[in-house]
Amino acid sequence: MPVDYSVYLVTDRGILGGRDLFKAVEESIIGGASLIQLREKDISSRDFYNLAVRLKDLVNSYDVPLIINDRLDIALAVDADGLHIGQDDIPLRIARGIIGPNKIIGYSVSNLEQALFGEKNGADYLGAGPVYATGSKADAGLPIGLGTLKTIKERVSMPVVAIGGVGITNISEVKKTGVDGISVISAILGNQDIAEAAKNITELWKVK
Ligand code: TZP
Ligand code: MG
Repeated sequence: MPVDYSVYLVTDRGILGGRDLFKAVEESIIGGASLIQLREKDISSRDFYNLAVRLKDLVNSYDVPLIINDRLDIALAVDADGLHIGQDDIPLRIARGIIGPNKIIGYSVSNLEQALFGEKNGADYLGAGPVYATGSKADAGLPIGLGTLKTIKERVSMPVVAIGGVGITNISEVKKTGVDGISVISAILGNQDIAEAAKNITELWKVK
């Protein structure tokens, strides 16, 4: 089945401030999130594994795929639907060789050169950004803006999701670049009512 990249939630327990991660993810899916990435930094391997194994069951019970950030070993261990890696992670080709052809690999890019590299070296989709300034990733780098985002989408033949500072105020301009979806942390998890936030984001994405 083709993957629905439209509303791609990336987790961050930090922004939940003690609220339950599983409940937050479930509410996001109920609100309309179409894809989930488990992305947790500063966590032991054991804790990451334990989160991943539980989240996989939860997310897949809604027929939503689970992508694991950074950790190829954990993606394999829990038989996740895919892996998301960036410029400083295990090389894309190596990851593809290990994980095989049937899992999703996402690749973070900030410019056209990286995007073309990702396309050539086995990525299934690109996460392009940060499109705008973001408070959710300290080392995100300078915003690439809508122009670079549009160029990337135009020059590759694969799904591209926009990440970094995307939320209700800018979804429509992001969508105009032609990207396949938006990848968000704070626009969903930063709200008290997570289901409602996810629903609003999903509805805005669906507006033509
Ligand atoms: N990669 C680039 S920006 C970013 C990541 C993980 C953070 C996105 O978070 P937010 O809150 O949606 O800006
Ligand atoms: Mg990474």
